[in-house]
Amino acid sequence: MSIRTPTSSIFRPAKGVDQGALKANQSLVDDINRRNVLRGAVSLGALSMLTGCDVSEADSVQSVLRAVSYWNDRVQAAIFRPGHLAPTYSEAQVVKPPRFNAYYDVEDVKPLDGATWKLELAGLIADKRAWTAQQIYELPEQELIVKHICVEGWDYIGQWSGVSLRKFLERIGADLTAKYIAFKCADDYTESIDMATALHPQTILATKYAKQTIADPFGFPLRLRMGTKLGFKNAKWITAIEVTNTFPDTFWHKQGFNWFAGI
Ligand SMILES: Nc1nc2c(c(=O)[nH]1)N[C@H]1C(S)=C(S)[C@@H](COP(=O)(O)O)O[C@H]1N2
Ligand SMILES: [Mo]
Repeated sequence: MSIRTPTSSIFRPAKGVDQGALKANQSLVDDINRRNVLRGAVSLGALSMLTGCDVSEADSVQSVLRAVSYWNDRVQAAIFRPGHLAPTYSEAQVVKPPRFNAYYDVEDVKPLDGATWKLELAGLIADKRAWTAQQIYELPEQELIVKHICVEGWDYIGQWSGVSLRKFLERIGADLTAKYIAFKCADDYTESIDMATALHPQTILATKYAKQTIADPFGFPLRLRMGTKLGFKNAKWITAIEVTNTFPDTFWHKQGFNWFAGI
C-alpha cells in the first residue's frame, strides 16, 4: 500500500530563488501559503527577512518552515473562539454519497465488524469502560450540515450526526481541563485535537451520514466530525480515545502538516 501525499494547487513559486529546498518541504509551504502567514507566497527571501538569517541551506529551510508552522499552530489556538460557529447549510445542499479520502485508495479500506467493534477509553477519564456500537447508538444525536474541506483542494457539504463530543466526554467523566484528546483508528491513522475544539458545539462523534448509518469507507462505525477543522483532522474508524496533557503527535503532523488545522 503506498502513501499518497496531498498535492498542492496553491504553491506559487517565487522568481529568482532556488525552489528545491521549498519543494522538499511542500506540505509546510502549502500550509503557510494557504494561511497567508507571510502575506504572499513563501520564498527563501521572505523567510530570510522574517528570521533575519540567510535561509538557504536545505536544513535551515526546513527548521524555519517548521518554526513558522508551529508558531501558526499557537496563533490559531489563541484566536480560536469557542462560541464561534462554522457556516451550516441546508439539507438540499448535501452531497450524496460523500467524497472518499484516506491516505490510501478506497479499495484498500478494511471494513470493521460493528458487532465486535469496541471503543476503548484511556487517560484522564473517570469511567474507562469500553463502549459497544449499540451503546453509542443509544446516546442522544446531534446533526451537523457543514463543509468538509480537504487540503488537497476539494470540498463538499455533508450531513453528519452522532453524539456531541462534549456530552460524551462529560458522560465518561473526562477531565475537561486536560489539554488534548487523542484518537486511534483501525487503519493506524492517529489524530489529536485541543480541548477547546473537543468542547466546541460543532464537534461530534458521528455514526450517521444523511441520516443513514455511515458506510464503511467513511468511517463506520464511529468517526470524528468537526465544523471547525480541515478534513484530515476528522479521524475515521475510531477505535480508542485518550484524554491527556502530553501532546499526542499525529499521522500528518509527523509529515509536516499544520497540527491545529482550523478552517
Ligand atoms: N482513519 C483515517 N481517518 C481519516 C483519513 C485516513 O486516511 N484514515 N483521512 C483523512 C482525510 S485527509 C480526509 S479529507 C477525510 C475524508 O473523509 P471522507 O472520506 O468521509 O470524506 O478523512 C480523514 N480521516
Ligand atoms: Mo484530506
